Amino acid sequence: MKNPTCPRPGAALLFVALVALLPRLDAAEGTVLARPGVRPLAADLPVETAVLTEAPHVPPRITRQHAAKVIVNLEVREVVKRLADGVEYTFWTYGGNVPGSFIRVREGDFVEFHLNNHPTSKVPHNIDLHAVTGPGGGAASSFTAPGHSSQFSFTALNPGLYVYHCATAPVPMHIANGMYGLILVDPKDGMPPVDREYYVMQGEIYTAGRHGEGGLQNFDPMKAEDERPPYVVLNGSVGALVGDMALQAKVGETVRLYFGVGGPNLTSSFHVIGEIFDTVYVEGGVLPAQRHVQTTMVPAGGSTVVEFKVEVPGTYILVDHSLSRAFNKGALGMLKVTGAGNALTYSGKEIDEVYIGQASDAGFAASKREAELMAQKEAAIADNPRIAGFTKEIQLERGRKVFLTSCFACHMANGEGLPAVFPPLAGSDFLKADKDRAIKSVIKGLSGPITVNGKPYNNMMPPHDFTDDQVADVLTFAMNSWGNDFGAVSVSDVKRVRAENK
Ligand code: HEC
Ligand SMILES: [Cu+2]
Repeated sequence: MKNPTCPRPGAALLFVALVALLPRLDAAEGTVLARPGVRPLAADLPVETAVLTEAPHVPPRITRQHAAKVIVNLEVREVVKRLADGVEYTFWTYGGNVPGSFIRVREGDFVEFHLNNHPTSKVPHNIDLHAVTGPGGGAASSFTAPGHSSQFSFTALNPGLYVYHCATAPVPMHIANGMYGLILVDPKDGMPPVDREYYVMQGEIYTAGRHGEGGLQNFDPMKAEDERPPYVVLNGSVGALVGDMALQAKVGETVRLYFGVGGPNLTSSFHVIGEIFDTVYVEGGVLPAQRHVQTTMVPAGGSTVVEFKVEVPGTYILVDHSLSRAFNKGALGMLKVTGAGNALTYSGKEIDEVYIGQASDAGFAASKREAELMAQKEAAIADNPRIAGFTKEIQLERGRKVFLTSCFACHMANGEGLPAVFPPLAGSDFLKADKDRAIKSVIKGLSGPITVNGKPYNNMMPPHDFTDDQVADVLTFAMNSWGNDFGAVSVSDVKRVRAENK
């Protein structure tokens, strides 16, 4: 037993001897460990168990000045979890969450890795850690059937921030189901201290249903092959870093983000709206290689470390700057900074930031309200079947979400449009006059000269690839917002108009 915390008699003596040995060991390991075929002196190393954390948390900084034998226990579990409001998915996880548990070791550490596949799992899994030097990054040695446990060991030869992922066939499916995470191999001298460290990962989810389609969704292999994900998310689900779950910091602090892309397919154009990365450790290496960066590219199966000092309070939005992914598919998170303002650094409004922040906040509030109403509805059904009132309110909240992702950019959040360019929906006589025409406009698009409230418009609205529910919800929302009281659109209305316009 070489664990220095071991209380047995003689352990203290052993510990002293060990510590005396350590500087030499440490000095030697750069050459000894890097030479192939030479075993690390694992038997002589103090033993510790790795602290694993769930995103967005990062294990504490490693302060020891010597190598250790680090035991990692990672459990694979297949779990049904929330993907978006009203949408569930069977995630395959390392540790119960997406992304998988964050693992932190130190350069030169000897890592004894245990992969445990929970007995309730349906399929075997393994792990390929990009931090491993060896065939498959550990994949072949860690192939583990449900209810089994595998062990393999490696020395963390190279410092840096590395992705790990499942490499069991079909690999893209295992990754798309959530089997990815990050392992940080701290350089020997450690990463410079900062005030806050967070863990964020991007990945795609290929659901059989379209974005927003409710219920338990299955994986769609064709969409994965075509790289057409209905969801692109940060930390495993839509809204995982939004509202109450936003990252936090205080004015004057330096924030470090360990950001990775599990993929399986898309490269992220990682950007924080309203911030500039003071330092980027490009591609997850250990050199602070670039300064003053707006957007950094992170490949699938790659990572980056970014640091920035927050100077001004407010909400900063983390996005994949391929922005349809952020605003239509879910790749959006928030960092909330509190503290005193600094008018010299920033005063007045920067339109984009406030606009987007409000829309996301409002969307999140709508999701929460919808969930609340759903709960109330369930409760009401339990002792009273009169639910008509709730049904409409729920439809309105759903419609609000669709509006905030797909319509507000042109028709504006207040429904007033833009003079001579985008017609108003608020108080629109055109919308009020003909429900079927409105349905057709959303489905098929609308172009050519029209008159709304006596004013001419001659522009183009693109068609929307929506489900029947989404069309009904968004139009019902528009017909009952901003003072409108134009009735409602039902799913059967939408079906009928679709059939008539085949
Ligand atoms: C890219 C900009 C754009 C987006 C996005 C957009 N629209 Fe439009 N919309 C227009 C334009 C432009 C017109 C007028 C077309 C014309 O001149 O013939 C219009 C017309 C309309 C009309 C009929 C005119 C009126 O004011 O009553 C309705 C209803 C409507 N849109 C609803 C929606 C809904 C609902 C959404 C979201 C699902 C949406 N639009 C998304 C640009 C857009
Ligand atoms: Cu797997």
